[in-house]
Amino acid sequence: MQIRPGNDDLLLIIDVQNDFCPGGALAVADGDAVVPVINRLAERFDHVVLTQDWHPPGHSSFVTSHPGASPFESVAMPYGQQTLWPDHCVQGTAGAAFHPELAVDLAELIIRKGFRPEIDSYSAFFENDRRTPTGLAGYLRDRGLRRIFLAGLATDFCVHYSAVDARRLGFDAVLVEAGCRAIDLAGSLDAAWAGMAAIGVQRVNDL
Ligand code: VGL
Ligand code: ZN
Repeated sequence: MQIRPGNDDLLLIIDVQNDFCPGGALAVADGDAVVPVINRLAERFDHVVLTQDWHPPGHSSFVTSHPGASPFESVAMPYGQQTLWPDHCVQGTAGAAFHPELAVDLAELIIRKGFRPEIDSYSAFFENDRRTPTGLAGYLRDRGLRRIFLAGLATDFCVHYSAVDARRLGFDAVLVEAGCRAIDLAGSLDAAWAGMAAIGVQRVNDL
């Protein structure tokens, strides 16, 4: 498939932060490999938005907030099942900063998510209750942006949830695989691909 970004299109770059790159607290294998790909893509878009995972210390998704629990275990929260993660992307820390080579200056908006202590937020559009909005949908509608190209970290969590919610909200969504890397926890990547295909997320290797 050949897709050319138009001036109504948006590149949505998910969580390209130090903690998701090699050496970080929740490192995604080869996570930093997305940076040159994304920088090249971003040059070709008129509109670029970044998300930044941005948790307060002691966030409820952190394994250290659940005595006796193990990392990557799933627990019941009032809003549904939640995976417990190694503490990561704590507000103001080096781990929460964007990868130093990411072309941050090309972005017109940075959406921070996961800042409420009691709820996690994978998606750029909603918290993990899948109802509390971040405001991104309103921003995109006000600006007349309808087609969202997605890249970043991690394919099977924040990119996946953002792509599915984009479709739920009526946007077109195109995932650029070369600009993504996955965590792949107990089949999460296969499940993510199936879920995204079922709701009409398009998948391209590169642009
Ligand atoms: C993410 C787990 C926890 C992600 C963020 O960016 O995919 N995954 N927080
Ligand atoms: Zn997080």
